[in-house]
Amino acid sequence: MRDGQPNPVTRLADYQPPAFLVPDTRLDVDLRDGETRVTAHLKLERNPARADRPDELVLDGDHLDLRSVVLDGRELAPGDDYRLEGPRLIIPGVPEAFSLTTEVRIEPEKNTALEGLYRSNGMYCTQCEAEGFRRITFFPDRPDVLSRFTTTIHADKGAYPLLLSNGNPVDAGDEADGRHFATWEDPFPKPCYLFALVAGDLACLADTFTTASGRDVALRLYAEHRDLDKLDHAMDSLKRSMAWDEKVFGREYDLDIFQIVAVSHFNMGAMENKGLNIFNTSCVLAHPATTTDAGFERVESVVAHEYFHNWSGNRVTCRDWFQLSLKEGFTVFRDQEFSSDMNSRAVVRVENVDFLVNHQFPEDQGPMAHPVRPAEYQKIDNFYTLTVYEKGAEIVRMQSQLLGAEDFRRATDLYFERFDGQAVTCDDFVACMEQVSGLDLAQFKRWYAQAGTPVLTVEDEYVDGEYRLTFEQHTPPTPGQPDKAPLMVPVKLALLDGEGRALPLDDQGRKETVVILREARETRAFPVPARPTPSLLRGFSAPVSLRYDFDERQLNTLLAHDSDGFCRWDAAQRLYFAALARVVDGGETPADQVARLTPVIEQVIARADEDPAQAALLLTLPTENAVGDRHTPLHPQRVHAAVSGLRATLGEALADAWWRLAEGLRESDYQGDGAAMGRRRLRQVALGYLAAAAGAGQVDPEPLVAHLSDTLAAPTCMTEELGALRALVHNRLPGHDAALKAFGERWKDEPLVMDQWFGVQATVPGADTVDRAEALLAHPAFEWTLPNRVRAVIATLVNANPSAFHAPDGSGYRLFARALKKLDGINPQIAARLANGGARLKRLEPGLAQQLGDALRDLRPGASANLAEVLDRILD
Ligand code: 0A1
Ligand code: ZN
Repeated sequence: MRDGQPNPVTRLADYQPPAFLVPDTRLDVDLRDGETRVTAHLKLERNPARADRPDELVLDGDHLDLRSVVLDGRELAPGDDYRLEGPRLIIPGVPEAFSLTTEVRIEPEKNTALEGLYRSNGMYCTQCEAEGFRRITFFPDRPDVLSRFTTTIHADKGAYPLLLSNGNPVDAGDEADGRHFATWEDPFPKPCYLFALVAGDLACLADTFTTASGRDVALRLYAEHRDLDKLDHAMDSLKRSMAWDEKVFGREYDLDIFQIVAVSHFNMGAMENKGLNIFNTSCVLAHPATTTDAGFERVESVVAHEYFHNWSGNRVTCRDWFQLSLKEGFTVFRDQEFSSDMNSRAVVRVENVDFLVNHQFPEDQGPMAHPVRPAEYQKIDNFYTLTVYEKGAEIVRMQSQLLGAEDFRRATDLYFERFDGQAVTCDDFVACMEQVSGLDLAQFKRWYAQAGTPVLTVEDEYVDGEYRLTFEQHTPPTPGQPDKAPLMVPVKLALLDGEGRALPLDDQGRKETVVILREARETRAFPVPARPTPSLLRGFSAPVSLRYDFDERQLNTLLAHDSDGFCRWDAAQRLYFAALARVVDGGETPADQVARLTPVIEQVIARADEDPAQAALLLTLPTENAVGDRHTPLHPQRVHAAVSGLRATLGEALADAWWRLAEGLRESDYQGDGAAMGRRRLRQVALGYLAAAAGAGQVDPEPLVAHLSDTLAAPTCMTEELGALRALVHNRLPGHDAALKAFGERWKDEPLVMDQWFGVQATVPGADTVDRAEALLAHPAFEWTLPNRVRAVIATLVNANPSAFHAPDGSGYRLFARALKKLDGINPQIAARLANGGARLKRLEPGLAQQLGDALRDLRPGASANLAEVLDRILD
């Protein structure tokens, strides 16, 4: 708690190398209910890189009960020989090199913050990134102190037969009183944020992977016994990731064993601890009966992401937390490329762009906007953001495009070779790109330093056989950054003729080019026979907001003919946004849009067979948040009426076509391949339109209810089952309550399915869902200490149900504030992350803004440092 004091700020400009290095760390962890003891034997030495030679050793600690400190074999006396200053241990007058042994007691059983060592469903596990290791023992808890770890764990053998840590197992045996121990040795020096430990009684799925150089690696996936049948997809994803990283990036795995442990209580998705990844169950367990197709895709990409960190993050790590995107942006790029190679590249690209544009852009345009490499933070936990991850990945992607595939590979090889075993910066990464390619990326690096979404405005004219495109870039001010300099913006483009064919752009007949912008305003000319339709920002070649005044004919041309998947999708989105804008502020009705949209939609449906997943994306209306972000001030109820009204109206107008899709794509048996997933996705979109029309009373609900009830009675998989439930419940169709009840009963013992059950209810559109959410919070299966459950109810209500969250009477805001307060006392990271849901405050119409501001202001006194940082940004 901050006691009214402002949080201390950490600044990149103040970076100093560590005063002491820790070449060797031996940990002895004695796990006992209520009295866990951690003994750390550290070898320390002065860091020659620190010229000012501080003679005080400062070690980080948090929630530690210090029992003894022994330096070079001599027990130190508190007060005289060392002191505790706040959470830190300070030992003055230390020698050049010495050994230090500390013993602390900790209480994992009481740790609901889920940082450091904690318990989840009867097992012990850890989460040390970013600064959790200091809750286990005193240590220089910063990523640029790399140490060789040997870890011995002692525990009761009956309750915790499995004892795991990083590296390779080197010793194990029984001890007195039914206890046992295991020792693990990690030969690779690592920062303490990559430390992990697990003790529990878990089931194991084992396999092996033979690396390119012929070494056998043991693969072990652990979960609770009842979940053993849900590990196959993760294992398969892991093996494919290992092979892919060898092939595409030349990266081979380095230890004899790679392990993943599934835990129910986890703040994030997963964690790349060296050789011992720890995963949120939601990102590793998958079974067709309990997991949707989206869930399967998520498991594949998160398993890959964490595995890829073994090189991008672990072998080469970050010098300081400002460089977080060095590992995260690069690793997201790598996992996106992996998913693209495993699935349809065009579909994955649109999914990634959709996510960026609809989630990261709002972050970059709101009070939390920060550069990919932030200059300062209060709590680093608050900077595990979409900007650092997703925009960071786009920055790596632009570099890969600027260099081309071959040079990019040479540059990453150089990066891994040059910096192996080191903690480095984003500049070091870019320097490798420059060295290999000879490009000057000095201006490009502004992408790391400048916050905000650049707006790229394009104007065109056709004069004397020449088509001229004028590009103007402008990055709006963001908190602390009023003025921005022009960025280097690669704009991939093509020009389409009246029939939608790409025109040759130069003498060599190339039909696509990349214009690299460097100035605030630039013009390029292309000699083409007639005024074309520009296909701009192909593949979403830069993370900018593109403004070009497309007319409807041009959008129809792009949607019908463009070979670029992103541009087709973007054209569809622009048509929908335009229609919705005419309803939200133009005084038109959803019915007025039908004549313009139905031919377009019919055309997409007619070609749906070519790629059902892509068709599903093209047929999906923008979310209410996306529409709301284009209207100032924000009137969430108006936006809701427009989007839901348009969906119902299109559902009615095209009912026959939706029925044909829904019936034609209905499967009799489950198939798990990508093509089947694409078909299910399209079927769900069709059912969504029909259900909206039925819910609005615009078509007879009876046949649809019968169809959905059939599906629920004998679903082929969870995608189908949950899709049917959602269609009934969100549209309040006859029988929705009974269906919910039956689903809840059927899946009451499957926590991840119950998360979905809670989530479906929390996203029922309409202000009355706030009351429903209150009831869900009182449900016996709701747990405040279980982040997945908290997210299922509260985060989905706040972030994915605008018509409820922004209930006109302010009840959604009051629930939000109460939940934040309660969570902040349990798990400040989760509270702070959830608080971001208030970031649209300043965009709201005044009445709502006042109510949300009042609710949040009350939370400021006594908020944790995590929550305070977010609240201050939102409210100031
Ligand atoms: N490095 C992990 C994400 C992660 C970050 C922080 C955590 O606790 C605060 C946990 C996990 C990743 O990128 O997957
Ligand atoms: Zn990561």
